[in-house]
Amino acid sequence: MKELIFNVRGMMCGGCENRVQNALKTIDGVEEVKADHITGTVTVTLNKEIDKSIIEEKIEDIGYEVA
Ligand SMILES: [Cu+2]
Repeated sequence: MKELIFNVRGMMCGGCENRVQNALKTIDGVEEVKADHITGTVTVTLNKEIDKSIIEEKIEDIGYEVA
């Protein structure tokens, strides 16, 4: 399984982590998501090959910024 790590700005608390995680889990091909507002990272595990821009767009759709 492939793992991608994104630097994401704007996550301020556990609620933000949950928002990001829940949104990204709706994407076909995303197996697992771990968002961390302290480090400002989102780690995504894929179960198939998808373009990382799909993930970046979803993060921005819900109001966060991909660095
Ligand atoms: Cu928050």
